Amino acid sequence: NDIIYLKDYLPPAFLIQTVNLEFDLSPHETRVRSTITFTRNQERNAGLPLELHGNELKLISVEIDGQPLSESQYQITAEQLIIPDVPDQFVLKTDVQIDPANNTSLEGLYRSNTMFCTQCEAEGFRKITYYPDRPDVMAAFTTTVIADKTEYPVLLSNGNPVKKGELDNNRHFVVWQDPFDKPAYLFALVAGDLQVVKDTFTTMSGREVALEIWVEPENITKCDHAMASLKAAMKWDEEVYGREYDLDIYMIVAVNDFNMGAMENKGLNIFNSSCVLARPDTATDGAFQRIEGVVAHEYFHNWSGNRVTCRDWFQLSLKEGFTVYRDQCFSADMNDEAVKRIEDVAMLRTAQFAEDAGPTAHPVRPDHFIEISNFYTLTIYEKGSEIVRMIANLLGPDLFRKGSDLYFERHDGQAVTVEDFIGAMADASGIDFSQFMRWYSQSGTPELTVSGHYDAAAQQYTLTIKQQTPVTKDQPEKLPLHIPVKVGLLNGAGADMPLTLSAGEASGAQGDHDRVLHLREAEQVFVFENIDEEPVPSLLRGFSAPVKLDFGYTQAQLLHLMRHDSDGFNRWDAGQRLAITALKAMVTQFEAGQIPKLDSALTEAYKGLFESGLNPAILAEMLMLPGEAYLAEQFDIVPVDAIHACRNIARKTLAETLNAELEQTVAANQLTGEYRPLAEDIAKRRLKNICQSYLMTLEADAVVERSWQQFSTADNMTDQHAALTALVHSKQDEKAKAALESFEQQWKDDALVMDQWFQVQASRPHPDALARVKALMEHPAFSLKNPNKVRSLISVYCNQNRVNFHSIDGLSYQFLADVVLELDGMNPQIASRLITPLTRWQKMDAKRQQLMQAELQRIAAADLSKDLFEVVQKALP
Ligand code: B3K
Ligand code: ZN
Repeated sequence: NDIIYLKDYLPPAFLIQTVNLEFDLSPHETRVRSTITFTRNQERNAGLPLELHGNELKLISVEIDGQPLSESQYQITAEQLIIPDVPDQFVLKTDVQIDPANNTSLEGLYRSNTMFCTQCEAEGFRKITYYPDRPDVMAAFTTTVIADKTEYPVLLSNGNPVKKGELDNNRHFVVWQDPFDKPAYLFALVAGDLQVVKDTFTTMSGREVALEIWVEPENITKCDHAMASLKAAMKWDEEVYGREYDLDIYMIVAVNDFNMGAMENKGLNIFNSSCVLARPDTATDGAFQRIEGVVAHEYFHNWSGNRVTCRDWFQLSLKEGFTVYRDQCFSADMNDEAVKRIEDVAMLRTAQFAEDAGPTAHPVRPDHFIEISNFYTLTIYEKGSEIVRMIANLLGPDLFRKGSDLYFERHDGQAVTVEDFIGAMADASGIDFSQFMRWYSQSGTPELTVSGHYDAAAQQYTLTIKQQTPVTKDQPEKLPLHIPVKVGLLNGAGADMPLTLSAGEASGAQGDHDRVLHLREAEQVFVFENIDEEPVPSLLRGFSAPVKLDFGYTQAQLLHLMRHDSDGFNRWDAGQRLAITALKAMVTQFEAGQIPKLDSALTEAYKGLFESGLNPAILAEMLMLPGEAYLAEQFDIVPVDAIHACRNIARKTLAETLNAELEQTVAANQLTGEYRPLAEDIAKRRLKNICQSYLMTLEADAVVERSWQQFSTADNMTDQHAALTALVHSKQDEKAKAALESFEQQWKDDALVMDQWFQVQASRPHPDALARVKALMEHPAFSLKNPNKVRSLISVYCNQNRVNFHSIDGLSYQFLADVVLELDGMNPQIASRLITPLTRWQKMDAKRQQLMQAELQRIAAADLSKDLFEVVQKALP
């Protein structure tokens, strides 16, 4: 398994003018005929051979300029077609046969139910035909799709349909032309018996764009929300980034078997059905919001990814980090900005920080890989987005827009690098990004240690900030980063004090209530003047940088911030810090054999929340204790059982003490009237369901009955699902069983709803969980071949049912290893993702470490895909 290095990058030896593809579709014997015009790239040496990528292709014929080649004129390896002797300009024709029906990797051309579809990013096009499958080779594609008319009445590809007609044997064809040069990873094809929902969008220059969502017939009632989201995203990108859509048609297709969320193919997005289909009775509020975000994300790629693409796959975050930042801002504008930030940061700190501390840690721009599919990670996407957010905050909105305009204008139609993006931002603003570039090359989560000193006589407040990035497995040395630390100082009344800085660099005007400190050194001092009382510092407002921060706050200071901070994110974060301190104290008691008791200060603080006039969205967030996974992050060695037990006790204590407030909030947030997936209603449902789930910890008859009533009478999936979860996760075994059976009866024909049914059971924190997961793998609705099912049952069990997954008998480790080994032969991408929890043994106790390592060794001994090999090698001790 070869390692590919960024430092070895060379421009392509040949460039392409045009590509003509003809697909003659059949499940096992699809023929792909390509006609490609090549020209030698002047940037490279004359005389280089033509080297094309190709995997699992059966070559039928190959010719150059009309002359068939004999076998002595080319070489075929497992991954390449090499033609040593070619002119400077020529037309290559190849004819290959492929077997989509046996393609279980869901990469290249494959079958999902009765349809054909494609997934080419990153390197899937080489499973379709011989081609220079790299993003810096861009070309205009014309694609002819031929198939049986009855089975595949709908034939789609990128661009515009330019010709269609009938052929012999009940076959028909459509020719699609994409006028925009694109890399092969943006190619797409779909064929099937599909129905469509149509709409239109008029762009800012007055062009009408046809919008089409194509689905299997039974899903035609589930497209409205995705369509509304698409139109909102198109409008937002015009208003916020000045970006107009370019083709006359924009299509989305929903498929059931898909490795990721969705794919931004030019003019023809292909979506995992879970990220596009929604109806109030089948999809939760969370699903509605996810669909809004993913539809927007793929649409935004049309500029940040397609019009301007990546030179090579090391630059992946150039398009993904930027596009995640864009979709996060869009969702913030459509919903509640502070809540969106809280959700995104909670995910980053729980999962990306863990990745950055684990054996697969890598920089946002990695410098080597074996299998690029392993690098579609939280680090590339979420930390990549945080980097763009830091740039946006350093520049301010106007200069950031100037920078993004310059980037799109300069590089339209090009395949570029992170330096080109930063170059545009630097040129637009005059800011020096040289130290900042380390964010792209250095892995690991920086840790800030901050201390404050008040000098009453001098009326000065001094913040001393130290930064240090712990060594990661991939990089022994770390350098100081340029970190924007947004701060405010609260006075005793809770108001922001005007800030005048006399030492240290900052942006924002003197006298403002917020300043962004520029931390560049390992240790740096910032002095504020005219401070007439000892302040409480509000640090890292809005989570201005993806770092860990330690200030040594007292409980009183945290309570002050929780009540008064003008920064919504930091109010929430102060509550989280308080809760972590309280829960850690309980863990200590638990481990000393005492009965853990929740600090009454936390209960009082939570009580105060109900009286604070917070809007329901923020109140709901603030009432949630940190999750078990985030709590685990607070320990060097994770006390997995203690965390679970103590968090449950804390929830019970809160339910007992705040019973009246919780009851009253449930009553006050019952919605009547038609379901609407609007932020305002979502917040009320969420608040009500969170309060009800606290109350369910006490298992009082009336409360259980209320969950049962909600389960049986809900007209929307959010409420039905919340009640189902409350019942299944309670100790009410009879009711749980009845609810699961009724839910299954009601929804057995709806694959996406059945995913939720699997998830609820996989996350059930009962001791029989593993046995149940194994039994559910035999359920007719389960299939190891379908990634949504694998994620719903197996990933959810291994990642969210921590207390069972880490059961000291090691049986769940063994179970995961068995599944991963079986899956690796079918779908390596899913196998290598699924194994993640086993790679995190460093944070477990000695006994569990040993059990987890033994399973990794067992996997390593097998014959593995590149994907799984790379991850397991990194994870082995
Ligand atoms: N660009 C795709 C990811 C494809 C991953 C393939 N292994 C989805 C997205 O980020 O929009
Ligand atoms: Zn993306």
